[in-house]
Amino acid sequence: ASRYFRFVPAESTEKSVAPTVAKPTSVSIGSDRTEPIKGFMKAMVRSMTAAMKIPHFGYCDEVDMTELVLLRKRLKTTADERGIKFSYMPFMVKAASLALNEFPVLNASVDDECERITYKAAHNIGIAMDTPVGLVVPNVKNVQGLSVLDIAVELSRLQALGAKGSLGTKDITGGTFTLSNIGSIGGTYAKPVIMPPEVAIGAIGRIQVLPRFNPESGVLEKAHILHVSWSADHRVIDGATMARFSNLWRSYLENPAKMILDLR
Ligand code: CAO
Repeated sequence: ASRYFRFVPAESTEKSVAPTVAKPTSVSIGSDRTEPIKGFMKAMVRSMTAAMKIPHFGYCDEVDMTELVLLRKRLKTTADERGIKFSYMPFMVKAASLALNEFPVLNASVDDECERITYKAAHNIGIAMDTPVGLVVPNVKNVQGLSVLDIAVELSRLQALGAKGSLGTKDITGGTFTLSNIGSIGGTYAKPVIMPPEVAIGAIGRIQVLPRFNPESGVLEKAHILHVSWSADHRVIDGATMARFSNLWRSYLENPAKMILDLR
């Protein structure tokens, strides 16, 4: 007997049928529509075109939000009693301001030629907002002097105005640093684009429940993990500065009690 086998196709029980050619059926596809770019989209064209002249570099990390998830749950009842919507954003904004105290170069702006850098006194933290009229970035002014609850109140005011498309010029100008919480919609990582003349921006992903080893006990536990993606202007910010800032920001969120120590 031959050592080699020949593949013999199983006998078909069906009669061979000649392949039929699919005939396109006529469906109405409507017609193309061209319209002028205006309003917030036009503003986005301007700022993003300017942004792409900036040499961006990215830095990503993960943050264990487990303690903050518990803390927010506890504080939310108090906030609800005061009629204040209390999401994670106010903590993230306050943590950014506390970290900016140590890294003022990230709360700076540069001129068009990048010949001068201005260290901004105020922490006016921009928050990318998805509104019915598109992306708008209002900012919470003077975060350095606000409590977490103050930030929640101001954020709710900006969100309510954003939803009505009636944010004022003052609300959307003068930002010094930006956070974009795309995780409220979905996603894990992003590649945020700097809002000129600012020099840094952070994009926040969705908080996910994931298995992680407890660093002390080594036991596998359920953790609430968030990923952050920073972009910075590499002409004036180096990677080590961004990493140290991110470490500090992360430490406030992972250990919210530390935030209380550094509040003024
Ligand atoms: N992971 C998991 N849950 C999140 C979350 C995240 N990263 N961010 C928000 N949530 C939760 C909130 O806690 C809230 O839940 P509760 O009802 O239990 O409190 C719910 O999602 C809705 O939050 P929200 O969106 O109303 O409020 P917020 O303060 O978290 O975020 C804002 C406000 C303005 C940042 C957000 O509404 C938004 O517009 N995000 C999109 C930003 C965007 O488009 N970025 C892209 C810019 S580049 O084009």
